Amino acid sequence: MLSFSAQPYDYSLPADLHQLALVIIDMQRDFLEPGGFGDALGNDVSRLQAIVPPLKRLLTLFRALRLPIVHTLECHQPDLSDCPMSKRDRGNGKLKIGDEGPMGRILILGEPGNAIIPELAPLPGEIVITKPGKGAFYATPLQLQLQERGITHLLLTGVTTEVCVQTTMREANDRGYECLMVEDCTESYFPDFKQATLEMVRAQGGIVGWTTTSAQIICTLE
Ligand code: TIU
Repeated sequence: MLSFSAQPYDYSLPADLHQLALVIIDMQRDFLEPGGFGDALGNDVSRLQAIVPPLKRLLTLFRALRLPIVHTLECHQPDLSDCPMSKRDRGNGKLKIGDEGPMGRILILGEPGNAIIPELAPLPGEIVITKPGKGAFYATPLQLQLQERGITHLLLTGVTTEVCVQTTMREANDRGYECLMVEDCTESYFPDFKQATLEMVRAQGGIVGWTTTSAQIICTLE
């Protein structure tokens, strides 16, 4: 059985590598570019760019090996019917979910600003999950799609570490998936929160799962 070095201990790969999926959370213009949702919440969005090159390398490898890839988008329907008022009203920014911004309506499905960044745009055949919440399992067909393909192991990447990535990882862990967060392929607006998330994931013998670097994964799978 293949494994690679991870924290808190080695991560074992499934016997059939097709049971391993790369999950890329919310790498959307809304979170990475000025004028989107992340910016409207008052964040410095520029620091999320650092993960694009390593994440692109991991995505390219998964494509070359024909292994499953899942992309998620945080978004809402244009009529906001799937957006709780509690979510829309939260925060002090001038622009709220559904308001018109420089890249179209904030966090609305189909708007230019809601798209995945071009470097990581999904290809036909890859799973794309649109989600109204922070976790990718809530109110989505993700679990069904994973079950249909026999996927049991997940590599978690994307933004932001302590919000949508961690929420999704916890949801997946409770559903029995073997989850690993890729340290250099996830980022937060708050460096301390990223570090704390990595530590809380792998504490207590891997209470939520494992963490490792993309280099470990790439040199094992290549
Ligand atoms: N605000 C923040 O850090 N994140 C989100 O609102 N969504 C995701 O993490 N995708």
